[in-house]
Amino acid sequence: MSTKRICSVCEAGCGLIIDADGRKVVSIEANPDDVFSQGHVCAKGIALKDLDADPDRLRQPLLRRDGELQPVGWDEAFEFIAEKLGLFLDRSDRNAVAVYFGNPTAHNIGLSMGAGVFAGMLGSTNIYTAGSVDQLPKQLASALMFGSGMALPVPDIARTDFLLMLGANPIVSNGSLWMVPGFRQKLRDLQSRGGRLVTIDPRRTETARLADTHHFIRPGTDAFLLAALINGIVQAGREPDVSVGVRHWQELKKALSPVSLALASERCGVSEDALRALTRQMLNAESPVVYGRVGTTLQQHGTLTSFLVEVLNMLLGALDRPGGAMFPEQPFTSARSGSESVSYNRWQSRVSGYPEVLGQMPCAALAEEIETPGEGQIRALFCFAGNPVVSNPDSDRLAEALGSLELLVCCDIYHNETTRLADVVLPGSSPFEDGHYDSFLGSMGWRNSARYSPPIFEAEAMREWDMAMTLSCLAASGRVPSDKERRDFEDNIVANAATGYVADVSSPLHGRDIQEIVGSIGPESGVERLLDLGIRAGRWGDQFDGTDGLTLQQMIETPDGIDLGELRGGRLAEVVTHADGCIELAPAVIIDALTSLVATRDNPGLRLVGRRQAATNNSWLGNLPSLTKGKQYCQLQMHPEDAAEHGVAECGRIRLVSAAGSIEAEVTLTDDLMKGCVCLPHGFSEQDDVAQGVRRLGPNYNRLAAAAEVDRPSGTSALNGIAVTVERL
Ligand SMILES: Nc1nc2c(c(=O)[nH]1)N[C@H]1C(S)=C(S)[C@@H](COP(=O)(O)OP(=O)(O)OC[C@H]3O[C@@H](n4cnc5c(=O)[nH]c(N)nc54)[C@H](O)[C@@H]3O)O[C@H]1N2
Ligand SMILES: Nc1nc2c(c(=O)[nH]1)N[C@H]1C(S)=C(S)[C@@H](COP(=O)(O)OP(=O)(O)OC[C@H]3O[C@@H](n4cnc5c(=O)[nH]c(N)nc54)[C@H](O)[C@@H]3O)O[C@H]1N2
Ligand code: SF4
Ligand SMILES: [Mo]
Repeated sequence: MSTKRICSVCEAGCGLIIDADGRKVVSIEANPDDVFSQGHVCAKGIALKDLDADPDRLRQPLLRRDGELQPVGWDEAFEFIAEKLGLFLDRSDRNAVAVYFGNPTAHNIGLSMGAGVFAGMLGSTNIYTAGSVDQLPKQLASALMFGSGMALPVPDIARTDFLLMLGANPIVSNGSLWMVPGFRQKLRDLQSRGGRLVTIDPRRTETARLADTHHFIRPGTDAFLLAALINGIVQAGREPDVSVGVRHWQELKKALSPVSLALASERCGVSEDALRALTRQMLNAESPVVYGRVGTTLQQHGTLTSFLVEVLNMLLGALDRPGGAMFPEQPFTSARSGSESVSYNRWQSRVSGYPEVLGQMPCAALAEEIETPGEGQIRALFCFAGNPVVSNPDSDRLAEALGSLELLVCCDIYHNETTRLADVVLPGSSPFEDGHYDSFLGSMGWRNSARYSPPIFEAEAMREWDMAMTLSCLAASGRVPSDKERRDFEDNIVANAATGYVADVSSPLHGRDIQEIVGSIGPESGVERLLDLGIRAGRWGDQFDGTDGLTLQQMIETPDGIDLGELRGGRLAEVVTHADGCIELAPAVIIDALTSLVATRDNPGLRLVGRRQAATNNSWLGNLPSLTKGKQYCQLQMHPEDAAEHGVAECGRIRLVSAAGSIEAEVTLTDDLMKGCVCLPHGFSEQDDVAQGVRRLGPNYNRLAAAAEVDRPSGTSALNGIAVTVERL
């Protein structure tokens, strides 16, 4: 049996062809006919065959008894959770129960929507996501500027003639906040039509090697570089060039003016001549575009840097125009609630006073919020598809804090450094046992398309949507629901969602009959009901009125996907959700961030930055032999001159020391790294008692990250640019 489906591992969303014999996957290859990925695939997608068959993959709930996690049935696991959770709900201290959403929830629609419902039922303000060790600064910048944290433009790679890329390595990562499968080929096409790529990174990355120009940059100084480029473009007479109104441009211009070319060059380590040349190239390009990713968000000035990326796009006339930074569209649409005010700083964390950002608290606050007594102290945590002990800062302290909880429930497909501390582990399903639709990333595609994959196999365990519905019912009532109660609960969720569209004045379903809509939804159960509803209410949807618009069923019948065309410009009026329809250019947060940027002192000494590698995905997949093939993956890269200064030789072992801790690592020398920087991948750990057959043993990068080192506006951890010293062993 051969089935086509979308890979759910990373943001590229590649189309795969899965050959199976009964329940056994025999082979996986690229789907050349997929309208979106056009035949791209990487080793991780192919390795899903091993993941599916992996005996180490969790298939049964585990419950801690006599100090050890032991297999139990689902009923027993849920009963245990109900009993423990009931205690917290009785105490009516809702914030005592926290939720952590890991990265794969963004690629798992049942989990993202289901666990979202669960978090809503808890009513806790202690909601944490991997976003605050990733992209949250970019979302906050968009929220401040456009009014929505989901207004995230992507480069129109098919039409641009000049791409400036900061802190991203899509040749290895396959793109981020940008679904761009086959970046290598798209770059070739760009260059063969005379276009150029310029990269800015402390490391000459795999992407930088294919670029026309690469500049090394001192970690954390991109805001200086961007401010200098903006000032240069303003001096050339450019003004904001967009189809909607802008407010406070003069204020922003004034706040940027202290960043002279000389200051920027001194701080970021890019020569004044190079900055001038870059400014000229962008001014001369027909359709330039600027893009920044992890290196620009997971650093000290993440929000400001992300904000300035879009200011630059706007001045270049690139925002919302073909060849520039465009807002993709996806078939699924959420209903808009009446109040569209930016969700920021509505409450603060108890200990460090971090502001709420888009409904979240930052991971940097998690350990201290568990450790510190008083009302609102976190005593229980539900962790969905995450591994905070490895992915969050100050790992040792966080592990200790998590170990002290009265209740830790993890939902994962594997054992990891976090599940080993859990009281209950609920298994997720194999990716082939669940449906797939990119609801979060769908609006960041290089091209618009409609694709959905139904499950290939029956779930051995339980579909994560069903698990999350049971947990949600349980959080609502304090006890394990009967099958009927669970079904009624799910029906209610669907009816509420339909009510949302009917109440939304901007929805084509506005004012329609709710029962009629609910009765016409295609699938009979599961998260697919919400999906069908959102697709049919969307721009391409059939609007439940018998016309021939899009439905989930049509997507099921078109496994190669439906191409919805190139990105559409002129969308700002729709994208900007500030009440006056204007783009905000000088929010107080950004002006303050600029002031403190200019006041920062340059701190000499070694800086640690991260890198991603083709065969792993954050802290998982490292256990699949077909990917790792016994290679050494976790080496510290060092510049030969820095190594000589510290008396370190190739393959020598060193101790790396920061304000937060120390780790030991093996060194490899390369001048692909800027002098003054060292580079280590994340996702490894020294713990050899988890992930049976683990091949990702290595120093845990985040043991060096102090929790307090954050991008202050968003609370996002500054995991790049950590000040370190080196001791030879
Ligand atoms: N130093 C440093 N730290 C970093 C980063 C960095 O660049 N440098 N990057 C950061 C970034 S960008 C991110 S996104 C975070 C990630 O941080 P996390 O999301 O906390 O961690 P992951 O390592 O992605 O772990 C994901 C877990 O989900 C499980 N999983 C996979 N698929 C499924 C599924 O379908 N269902 C369930 N239930 N579980 C599943 C995996 O087995 C794994 O244990 O790490 C961040 N940490
Ligand atoms: N193979 C593989 N693919 C992945 C992942 C993975 O773990 N493995 N993870 C997935 C996830 S969750 C994400 S979020 C994406 C991330 O996707 P990308 O952002 O493309 O990936 P990174 O390789 O982390 O690129 C970050 C770059 O920023 C640079 N950098 C560090 N500090 C600075 C700085 O201050 N300024 C500048 N300009 N650059 C800096 C680093 O040297 C690095 O090259 O990748 C996804 N894809
Ligand atoms: S690039 Fe990402 S989506 Fe494509 S096959 Fe690899 S892991 Fe899967
Ligand atoms: Mo990420």
